[in-house]
Amino acid sequence: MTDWAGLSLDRPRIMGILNLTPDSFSDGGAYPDVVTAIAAGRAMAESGADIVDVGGESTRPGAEPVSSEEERRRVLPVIDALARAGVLVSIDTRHAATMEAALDAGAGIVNDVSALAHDPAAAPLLARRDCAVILMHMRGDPATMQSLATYEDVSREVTRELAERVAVAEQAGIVRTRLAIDPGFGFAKRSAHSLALLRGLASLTTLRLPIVVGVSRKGFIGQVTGVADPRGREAASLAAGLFALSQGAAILRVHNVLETYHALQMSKVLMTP
Ligand code: HH2
Repeated sequence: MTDWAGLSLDRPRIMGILNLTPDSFSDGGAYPDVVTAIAAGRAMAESGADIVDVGGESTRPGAEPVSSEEERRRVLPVIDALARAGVLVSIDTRHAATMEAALDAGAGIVNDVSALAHDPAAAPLLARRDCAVILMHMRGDPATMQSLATYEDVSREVTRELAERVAVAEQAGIVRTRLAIDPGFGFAKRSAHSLALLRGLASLTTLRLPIVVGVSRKGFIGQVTGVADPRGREAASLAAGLFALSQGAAILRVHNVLETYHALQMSKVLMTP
């Protein structure tokens, strides 16, 4: 596996989640001011996060959309401080104006849950900039996506639909070596779809791009374990994440960086005689 976003992908990488939102499904309001948020991002990097994914808009089913202005107000001071401290930052946004401002503030990765479908200005912008780009699978938008969760073979359909988004990105002028893909657990997927997608994750390796996986605390994990509080889903999230790595994932997007880092240390020692 080659480098992506300046990271060698010869070992699994951790992306820590820093949601600067009042309404995210598991950590909404956790970082109420800029100072707390910057400290949390730095702590994630010190605990083993290779990337800190900063988001200013919740995309949970039915979440209120946020304007790009408000989103930028939430994320920019934090991105600027983390980038200055040498942290590799990704910006989790669907808005081209936020992408551009975040890249100017020092972000190295754009993580778009709409795979560049939401904002027509996103693809041409990213063609001009030299950043890495994560294309995540979703259908519709957070308001409509759960009504579009019908699949005959979820792994095959998600792989095909992601291949289409990769083609759109390449046609716009974003070179393939900058791209990573993500099957979008919980986005236009019911729990059974997310489980089938995780079991069949290896199907995505046919696209020969780094695979990002975000299963941390998601609803399907609550469904399996019967744990309603997302913060109580850590152990099962870790099990799902390690399974994803065994099926070809390169990067885990997680809330709990330190325990993920410890699990990867343990796996590495066991797998390297
Ligand atoms: N999941 C969420 C948001 N962004 N990006 C990628 N690449 N993959 C994901 O699975 C993914 C994502 C949703 O989780 P979270 O950020 O924890 O919650 P919310 O959308 O409520 O802020």
